[in-house]
Amino acid sequence: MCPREIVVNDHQLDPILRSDRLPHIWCPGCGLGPAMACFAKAIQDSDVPVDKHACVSGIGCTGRVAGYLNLDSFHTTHGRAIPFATGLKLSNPDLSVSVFSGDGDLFAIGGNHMLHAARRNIDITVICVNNFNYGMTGGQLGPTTPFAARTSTTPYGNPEGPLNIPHLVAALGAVFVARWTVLHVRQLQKAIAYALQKEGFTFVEVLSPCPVGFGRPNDLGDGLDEMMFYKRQSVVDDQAPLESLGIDMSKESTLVLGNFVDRERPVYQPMGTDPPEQRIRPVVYRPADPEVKAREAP
Ligand SMILES: Cc1ncc(C[n+]2csc(CCOP(=O)(O)OP(=O)(O)O)c2C)c(N)n1
Ligand code: SF4
Ligand SMILES: [Mg+2]
Repeated sequence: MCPREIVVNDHQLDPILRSDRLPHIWCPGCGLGPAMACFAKAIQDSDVPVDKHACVSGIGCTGRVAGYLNLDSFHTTHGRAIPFATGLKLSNPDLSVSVFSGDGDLFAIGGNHMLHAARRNIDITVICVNNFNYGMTGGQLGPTTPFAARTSTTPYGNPEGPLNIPHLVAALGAVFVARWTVLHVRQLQKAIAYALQKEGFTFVEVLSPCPVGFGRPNDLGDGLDEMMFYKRQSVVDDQAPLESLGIDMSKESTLVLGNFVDRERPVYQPMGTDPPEQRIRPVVYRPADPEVKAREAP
């Protein structure tokens, strides 16, 4: 053996990864590895024991994360991670429940669930990996694809404007909203750790390279080139106006990062802790004919 070669038998994340599922399916240069590592580290460092964490993913390259984590983790159907996580949390409030999924899963097919979970202030953490496209299915246009960007379904440029995710999620009522990139691993890990321990609907957007689906068609190069782009073009500004957080990804554009929202709102509670039969109020059917007595539901 070369004297300078170091053999690493153990890695600090080993206990939290299902090593029998590795190697992972992700392409070289994909940002999902560092994104998952930040999440795994935040879980390891949290005050809640690992067996009290549950992670739910939808479908997509990002959705694979649930399968690689050695937690109670669930790889659910496309767009349905949030309702699944909501049920899990409401039926077992002692669990720390997080959703880890992609921009398409959470904001296209799953957009409706995002809307109502944030509005209700369900006590879950949502981590959205935004790689600006549907990576898994061949690089199609999604709701975060920047205007004029090329994808496999918009080879002449995207004619639609993208969602400004932090602005939207803040308007829906999330109590913590952050955005970091997979280059900013310390800040990302801290933001996830903070989101996990804060009560209410907490949200972290993670900008991440998808060199296959988005980077190359848009002349951003491979994964490392996109990381250099993040390094060059990022500005950290927690106080930035939310409406200014749109992303364009053109060469000279700025990516504004930070922990933008941190506030308190009442957390969603199911109605009381009484037995179900005592919680149901009788429904009164009002008859059209006032002579006929109103009757109570059985
Ligand atoms: C009901 C349904 N519609 C469509 C699909 C196909 N599909 C699988 S993953 C995906 C998009 C995933 O995009 P995103 O959430 O951004 O994840 P990424 O692969 O980019 O990480 C789609 C449309 C599906 N699996 N189920
Ligand atoms: S297609 Fe994109 S998101 Fe999916 S594994 Fe490859 S680089 Fe990552
Ligand atoms: Mg995506």
